[in-house]
Amino acid sequence: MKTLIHALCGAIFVIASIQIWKGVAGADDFRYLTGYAGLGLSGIHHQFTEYTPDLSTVQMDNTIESACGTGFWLFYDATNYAMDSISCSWHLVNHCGNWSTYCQNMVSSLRYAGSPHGLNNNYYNLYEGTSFRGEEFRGDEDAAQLGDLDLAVSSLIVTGQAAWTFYTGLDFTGATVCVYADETTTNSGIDLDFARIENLSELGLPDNSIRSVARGCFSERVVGAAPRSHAGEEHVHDAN
Ligand SMILES: [Ca+2]
Ligand SMILES: [Ca+2]
Repeated sequence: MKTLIHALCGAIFVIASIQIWKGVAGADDFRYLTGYAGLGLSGIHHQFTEYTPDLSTVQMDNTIESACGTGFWLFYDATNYAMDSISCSWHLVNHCGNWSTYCQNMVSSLRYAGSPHGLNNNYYNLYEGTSFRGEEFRGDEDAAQLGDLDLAVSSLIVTGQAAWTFYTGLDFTGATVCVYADETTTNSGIDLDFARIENLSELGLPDNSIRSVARGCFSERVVGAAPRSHAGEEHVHDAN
C-alpha cells in the first residue's frame, strides 16, 4: 500500500504554479487561513484559525481555490487528515494567492503545524503518516515517551529557532538526530522558521523508530541550520 501511495504521489507531484499577491496590510503574526471558493479571492469564504477535521461543517468541502493566510497550514483531500489522503501545504506570512490547480477544490480537512500560542514559538509536530498525515503528537517540551505515536512516527515538522533531538529509545536513549529549522518565510519583519521532514529517511532514521524527544541539540548528527537539499525527495504539494 505504501509503495502504491509513493508511486501515486511521484506521478502527480508536479511543480506548483505560484501566484502570490503582495502582503496584506496590517500584517502581524496572527495565524489564520481564509479560504475562498473562487480564484482571485472571490466567492464565498471562511476564515480558519483552528484544526478543522471536516470542512463540510463550514460549507467549504472541496471548495477552496484561493486563500490568504499566515502560518504553516496542511490540507488533505480526505476528512480527519486521513493516512491515505493526498496532502498540500502552505507556509507563508500574510500572503494571498491562487492555489495550484492540483490543490484546488479538493480540501476536506485542514490543520496547522506549530505552537497554538505563537506563530514562531519553538514547537514540534510528529505525524503517524508520511507527508504529515494521520494522528499527531505535538508539544513544546521534552517527551520521554510519545503515547499513541510510540514507534509510529513517519514525518515531522519543527517550528521556531530551537533545536530538537529525536531518540529511537524511550527516555532519551538510543540513536539520536538533532533537527533545526532550515527554511524561513519572512514578511514585514515577521518570521516563520521551520523544518519539514516528509519521511524519516531524510533524517537517516528507520520509519516508525522515534520514541522520545528533547529540546536542544544532543546529537552529533545535526539536520538543518543550513539549507537542505530537497532534490529527489517526495514532496507535499505546495498549495501556494
Ligand atoms: Ca475532498
Ligand atoms: Ca508511521
